[in-house]
Amino acid sequence: MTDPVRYDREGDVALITVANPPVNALGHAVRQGLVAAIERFEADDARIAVILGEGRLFIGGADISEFGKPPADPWLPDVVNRIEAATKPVVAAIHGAALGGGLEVALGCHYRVALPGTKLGLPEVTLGILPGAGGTQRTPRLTGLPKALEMITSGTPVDPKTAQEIGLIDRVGEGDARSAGLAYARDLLEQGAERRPVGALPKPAADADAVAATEATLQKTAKGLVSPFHAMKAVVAASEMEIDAGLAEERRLFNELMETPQREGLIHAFFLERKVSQLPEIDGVAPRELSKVGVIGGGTMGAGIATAALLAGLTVTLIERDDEAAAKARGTIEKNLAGAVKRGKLAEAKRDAILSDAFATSTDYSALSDADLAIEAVFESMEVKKEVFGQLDAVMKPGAVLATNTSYLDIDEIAGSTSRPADVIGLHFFSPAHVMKLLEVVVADKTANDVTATAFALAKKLRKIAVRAGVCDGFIGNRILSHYRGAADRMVLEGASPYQVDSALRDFGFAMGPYAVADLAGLDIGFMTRQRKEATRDPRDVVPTWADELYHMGRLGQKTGRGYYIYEGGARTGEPDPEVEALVAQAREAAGVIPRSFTDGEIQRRYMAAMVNEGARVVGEGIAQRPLDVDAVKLFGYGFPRYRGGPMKWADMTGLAGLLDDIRAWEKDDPYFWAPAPLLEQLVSDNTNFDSLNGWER
Ligand code: 3H9
Repeated sequence: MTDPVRYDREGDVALITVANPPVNALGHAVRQGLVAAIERFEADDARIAVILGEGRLFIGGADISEFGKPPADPWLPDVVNRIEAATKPVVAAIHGAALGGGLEVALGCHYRVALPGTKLGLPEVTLGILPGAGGTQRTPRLTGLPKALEMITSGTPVDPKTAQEIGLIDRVGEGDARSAGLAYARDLLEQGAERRPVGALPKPAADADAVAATEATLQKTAKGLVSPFHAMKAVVAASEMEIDAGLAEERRLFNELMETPQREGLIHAFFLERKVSQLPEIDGVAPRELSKVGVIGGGTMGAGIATAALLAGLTVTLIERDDEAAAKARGTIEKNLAGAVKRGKLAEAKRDAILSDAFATSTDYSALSDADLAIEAVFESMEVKKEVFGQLDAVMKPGAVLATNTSYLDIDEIAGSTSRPADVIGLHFFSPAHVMKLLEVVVADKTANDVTATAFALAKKLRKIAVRAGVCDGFIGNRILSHYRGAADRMVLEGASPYQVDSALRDFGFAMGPYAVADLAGLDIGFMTRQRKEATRDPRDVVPTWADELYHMGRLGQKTGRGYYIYEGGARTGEPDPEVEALVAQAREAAGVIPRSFTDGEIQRRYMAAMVNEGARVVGEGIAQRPLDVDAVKLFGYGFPRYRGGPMKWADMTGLAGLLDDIRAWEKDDPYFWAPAPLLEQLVSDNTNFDSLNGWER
């Protein structure tokens, strides 16, 4: 292994280079190397040192994969203190990114120069921790309390210009990190500049208003999270204590956070977000060319997909059946893009260019003859889909990818109806497609690996999280959803009110409960799904007859002002409705059920157990390749609380054996619904967990 920290000389200047690809994380060897380099610098005749990073960035932070393992000396806080205590001046020359511990190393230096385009931030709260190597004490000494509170409790990075304005860095440099660092070091030598330890600066002024404002913001933005509130306390400590006591308080709060399940969940989410696109079948496989996209169908979904593609810089031709429908689709896309302009995501001039140069509609499939990829988003009927794929098969060039956005139809059957099944794949977007992060990539039996690779490349361009799924009704996400919705309906039938179910699940961390979600999606969706499944439904299954009744009453949810809830005057959150309770009571009576009460904890446990049990089946059957794929689908498409890591991670943290015991107990009353998944039984009998199947190398 090459040395992760190099020491070189350039005249009077010592260059200390961190070279630990891919992100120069501050693992054990780097920490040791930094201390050794500072000692060497003190011992030789260099007059000033520059710390810089090799490769794309300065330093991406502490090595997150070491968290949870026994700590190894020297600790990062000691390394930063050691840099600060160096007997001669030390400069940080920052490019690309200085994040977390990376910025803390820079704050340990006496001077800081950053290149334009660099991200400077303390994102620890997004990992469930806080800056633990002096960041909460040194940052406010440079920026004052309000700015430090903002940066540290939100985790949002700043650019070099802002960083200079707020006092976080001294200079915005030019060229590369080495030349910018050398230039600054030489200027400092010329000026006779001395060491300037941030820790020796006076403590920042207390600011009760800024603290109250931060707390009020966090109550809204960080509900349920522990780390931003702890981070706030640590920053406030900087204004109350001298540096050593402040650092000790930071450490105390940091250690508390290291012990929380939120930290474990958030770090799991961080790693799975990267791992989810790493699949053996596409490893080293080049994706096909991808610049011209066709979208068939300009309804909400098709227009959303077209918008996402346009925002990613792709050229889009949208096919509709007539001019009127095409004009309507264009209108929807214009509206979507206007939203992006309003949110500051898109410049007006760029929007105009997209609409005039990159987007076209047509009623003729031959307009797709030179498209690299076509995605159909037409009515969910096998007959209609086959008709569309017949047209695509006839006009598209050889090697083009033919994709369907179906949410449950058999993609093998669709592929089999074309002359090129290897080019066919499922791209299951979630509505609104230009907003939602998740893309299920449904790989059919005959899909070629480079088509799968192209789908993942598309997701990257669209800045979406792609998850590989196999073919089955509902793929990963909707299949598991229908199961835990089933658990919720069973609890309602047995005595829980839909409102209690929603509220218990909000308390668990979901943004909305299942019945509020149903109202948002429209109760017609659930009704149609039940109709579709009726022919194959097992007689032991529970049908929420009250939901069918709501549908027949025209109470379709938010769009009609009434569903499970009443939405007065277009409100987006509704009020509970006694009529719904009455309908449910009738359904209980008809089914001969004597209602009982549920605790919120019981509701959460059953709902989660159903999710995990079906998740285990989905993994066991190979529909999802790894538990982390299930976690990713639920996190990025179904509002699962990120700080819990995903359902399979939650199950591991909760304990699989206890979960299986509960499922077996419930199985006695309802053997059909609560049959344990074979994979869950296997893992419990092997005394292992879902994470063991994720194939992490860390
Ligand atoms: C911290 O610093 C705590 C301290 O305050 C106190 C300590 C006492 N560690 O994202 P990419 C891996 S907490 C280990 O695709 P990009 C990543 O998993 C840390 N591994 O690259 C991936 O691996 P693989 C605070 C890490 O160019 C590979 O590197 N810092 C770390 O798109 C490439 O990553 C943060 O929260 C890490 N710190 O983006 C910053 N970072 O190839 C976290 C990355 O096997 N990192 N990896 O899948 C980032 O935000 C981005 O990685 C970064 C580069 C912007 C740096």
